Amino acid sequence: MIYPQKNRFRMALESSGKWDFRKDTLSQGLWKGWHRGFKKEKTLRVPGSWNEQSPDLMNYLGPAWYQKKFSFHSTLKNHKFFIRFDSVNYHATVWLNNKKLGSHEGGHLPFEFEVARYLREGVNLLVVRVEGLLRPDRVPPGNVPPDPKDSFGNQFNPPVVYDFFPFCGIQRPVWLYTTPKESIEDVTVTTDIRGKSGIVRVQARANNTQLANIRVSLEGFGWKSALESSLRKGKSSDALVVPQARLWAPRSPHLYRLTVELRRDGKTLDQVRLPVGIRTIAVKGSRLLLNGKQVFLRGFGRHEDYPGFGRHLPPVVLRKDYRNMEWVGANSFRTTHYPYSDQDMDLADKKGFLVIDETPAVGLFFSKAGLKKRLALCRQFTREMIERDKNHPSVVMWSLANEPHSRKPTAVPFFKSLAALARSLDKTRPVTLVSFLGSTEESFRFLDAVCVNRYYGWYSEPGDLPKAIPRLSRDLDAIHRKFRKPVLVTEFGADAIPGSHANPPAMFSEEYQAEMLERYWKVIRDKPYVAGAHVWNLNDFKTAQATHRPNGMNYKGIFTRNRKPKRAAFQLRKLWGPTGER
Ligand code: BDP
Repeated sequence: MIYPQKNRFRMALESSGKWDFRKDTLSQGLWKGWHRGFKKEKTLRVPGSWNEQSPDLMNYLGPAWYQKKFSFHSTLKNHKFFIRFDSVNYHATVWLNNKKLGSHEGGHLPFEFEVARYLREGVNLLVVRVEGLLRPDRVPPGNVPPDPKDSFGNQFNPPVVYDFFPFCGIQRPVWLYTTPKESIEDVTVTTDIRGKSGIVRVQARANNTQLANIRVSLEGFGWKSALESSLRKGKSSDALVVPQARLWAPRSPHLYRLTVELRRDGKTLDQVRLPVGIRTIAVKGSRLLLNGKQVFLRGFGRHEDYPGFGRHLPPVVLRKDYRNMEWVGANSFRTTHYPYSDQDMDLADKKGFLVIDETPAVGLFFSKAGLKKRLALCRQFTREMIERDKNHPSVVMWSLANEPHSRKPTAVPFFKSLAALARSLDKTRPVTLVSFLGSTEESFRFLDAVCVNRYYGWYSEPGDLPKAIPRLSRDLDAIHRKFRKPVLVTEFGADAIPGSHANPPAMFSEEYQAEMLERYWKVIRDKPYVAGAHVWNLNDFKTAQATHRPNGMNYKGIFTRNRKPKRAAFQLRKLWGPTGER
């Protein structure tokens, strides 16, 4: 699926702004025919979750209905029309002019429908039914029956089994876009390095191409014509060779612009462009190699979370987050705990961030009930994520899950299935998952890197860094001894309530958070097999309500929810930033 583009052959309209909204508390909309249009209760903004837009919606998880009228006049003949949703959480059903287009399960990943036959000249009505009810057979799961052996179950209201608010709604842009009837449907780019040359392999898929050719060209240096080549339907082009290639890397994220054209009889029928970063990523022994050189991932776990918008980062805030990450001196993040917006991934490419791209599989459990469905959903999401993000040079690893409760033997075949799927879709990137278990996470045997979250000095050894820090050190060594693979500490951190201070440093103070991060960092950088570390979290973020979450907030951000720096931000900048380690 190619992101909507505007050019001579393609048109794209985004439908941000006001949408009609109505709660459907009794779930009567379907039989009352709201898909034909309904009387609105209020007007909400799209994109953005509904929860923080009105007090009565905060804890409401659906069902609810959105509708939008739009006028359409087109002189375009021989075009296909699509309506695309970048993300609707969690389950969406869509109608256009009273015709059902289809449904999609799962937030954070795009879906689209071809709509030419249903579009009308003049006024059109787009209706979406959304619900985000928490159920054990969903991914992520909710309303999970407590498991006394696993200290697992619902501690939150709403009853999630993960530590962030279950925001609902149309959370990312909605598009009406066109392609020509005969069009490029998909492009896959992989890159390699031979000596000083870059190799760019392009595979393209187009429909109705029996008599057509696809040609590709790479701009940005003076060899364009020499690089043009044809490829037949679905087959690889001859690899493009870029002499003296400028490689993509964190401090020099050079992007070449690739143009792909569908041609027939000397005429161009369709064109798409995408940025290409020439780089390689590989695991060798216990090291992670970017462009053949050892690399260390230094950064954050994050959340798409902002006051009022819920699970949506408005463009200004997204850019601010990148500036803050750069200011601190980070070069990496993980898309905790779901794939981030296309705009976020584009910025990571441009600004040179190394991304661990993670599916929405957080809080997975492996009891029999609902397991088949959860596996099917995880496979769907793994596929959708890789298909969406495969061309981003910033993505250097796929993460299949965060903190699965994988002590049950059924976890191993579950992750074997997902790892095989990921590897069949992308042979170029390492595949991992993120665990709280460490040495007992059996799936690390067949995964490429070992990612662990560690909270010594917080959930264990509370307030006692002299005990916590040696334990961290011993634990990391034991994990590495067992798996002999690169180890990444994908989460570590402490809550700090903004403005709370203590001498000597104590839990929840800004001083304790800053000291803990610094002490962890010293241990981590001392271990040659540790290939990366991500502080939890870049910003404070909203959670469901729980005894251990004052104000329904997780305060482990080094910036507040409004993006103000805490003491730890300055501390990390000293360790990572312009004057510190690079
Ligand atoms: C980790 C989870 C993360 C939580 C964090 C915490 O992966 O989602 O927010 O703990 O408790 O276990 O702060």
